[in-house]
Amino acid sequence: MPELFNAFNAAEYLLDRRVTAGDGDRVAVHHPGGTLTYAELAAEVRRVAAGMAAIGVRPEERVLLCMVDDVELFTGILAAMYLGAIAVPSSTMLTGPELGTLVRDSRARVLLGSHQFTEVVHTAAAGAPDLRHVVLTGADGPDSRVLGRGVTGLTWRQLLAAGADSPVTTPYRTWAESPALWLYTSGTTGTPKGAMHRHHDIRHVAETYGQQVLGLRPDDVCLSVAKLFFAYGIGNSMFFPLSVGASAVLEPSRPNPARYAELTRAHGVTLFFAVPSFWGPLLAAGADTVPPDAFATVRNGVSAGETLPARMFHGVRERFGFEVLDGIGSTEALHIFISNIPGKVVPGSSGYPVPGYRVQLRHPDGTVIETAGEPGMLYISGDSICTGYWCRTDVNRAVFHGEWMRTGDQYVRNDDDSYTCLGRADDVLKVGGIWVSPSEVESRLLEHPDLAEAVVIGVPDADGLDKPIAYVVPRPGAVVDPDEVVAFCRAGLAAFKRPRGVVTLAELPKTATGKIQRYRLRALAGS
Ligand code: 3SK
Repeated sequence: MPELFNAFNAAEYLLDRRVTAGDGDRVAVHHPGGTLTYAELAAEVRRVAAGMAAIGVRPEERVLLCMVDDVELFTGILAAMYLGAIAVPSSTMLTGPELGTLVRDSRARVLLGSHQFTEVVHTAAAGAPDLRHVVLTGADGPDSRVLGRGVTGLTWRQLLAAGADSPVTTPYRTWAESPALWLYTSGTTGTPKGAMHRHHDIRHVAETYGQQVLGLRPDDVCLSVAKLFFAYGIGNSMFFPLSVGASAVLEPSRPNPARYAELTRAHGVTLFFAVPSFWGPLLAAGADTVPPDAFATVRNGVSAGETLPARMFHGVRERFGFEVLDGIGSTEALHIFISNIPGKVVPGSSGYPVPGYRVQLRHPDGTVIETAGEPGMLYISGDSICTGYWCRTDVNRAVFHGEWMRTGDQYVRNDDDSYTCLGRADDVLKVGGIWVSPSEVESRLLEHPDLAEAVVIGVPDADGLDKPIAYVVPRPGAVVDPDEVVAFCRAGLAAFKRPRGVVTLAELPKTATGKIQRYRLRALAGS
């Protein structure tokens, strides 16, 4: 039978298969209210699925979730997939109108929200023609006076009660090819695009990066600073641990070093997933906030989102005793496709292609670069790449080329076959005819003891020639002397790479996912 008709349901793979494999009594999830074993989690997912089915959710319909990391979001995502519907977890940092755009674009039938986001959810629900039900956690539920006509409001408890008389006992017979999960990405420029993932993609990331790079095993305990609504977070906290019978720690609050150190110690976390903008404050925190042994159980850290500066890799290893594996992934690829390997880290690089993925660097004319040291556009191929963006033909044609996907990142292959990020394709600068990587200059700036964050962009001079300008955020209490910072760069980098100006800011403009919005800095610079 052709692959198209291979029955496969990712929620069944992550849950029922584990229970059948004898993991029913193992802890699947630590959450603020306690723990859930695999058997309890599977039962809870079926309860939520029954509620969704009772209110009319059909296979392939979208269920949008704007929720904090807790049991409701975890079970809501799995329940939608169990039913053959499509889970669409959305950022919890959106405004009401921004969330409304996703509700309309996805044509979601059901919107599930945490009570903390009641106002945002109310605003988003208004004027969404395909929406039929809004469900909120907490005691009050949605205010029916503000929901549109034909939209019913329910509490989470009412959702569960709705399905009580018609239990769901088996997963919908989805195929590996069936849609399972949409993740919206806005990139650094604006309009959100829904990257569509199949049930198969979830198994692929779990069995490649999760099991072959991280070596996930049943005794692992995973804690992720990136929340479940990110591709990075859902892999870290759901796909990887559940695929092997390990456990995940869910934490609803915004990440801060003290809380995450406490959680790590309390649950004996073995894999700690974060982003550079967390590793920096973690290293800056004093021993009173983050005790030296707080991360004693961690066997590896993982970093993604942006290049991990080498000084952070060394800082974490020296202070906490574990290696952070930096890698690059994308929402479109669902998870990390180039990564450092335990015991074989090249600090400052993204590492090596993950098994199950192929990597090419290409010249602007599309020809493939074979030589190490020559920068080029990164293309990737692998079986977790999304089937495309929902209803975005023009972008799809620009980004997806047969099996290959243009990532938009400029990379170089090093002599040892590791790959180093040079920045976004359109961020790499040519200064005096020579390529300058903003991330290389940024890494140097971040070695400066007074700087907490730094970004370098090209700002045209009077002749229209790009010059690197650094935008920096000082560490608390520090005063930045621009000339001294330039001299510091000169001392550690080829002179042509030094910033020609240093601008101090209280904070850098960032997207909801924490990526720096260089275009806003360019606007600020008037370029
Ligand atoms: O930003 C990344 O590197 C990343 C990693 C894993 C999954 C998703 C993303 C965007």
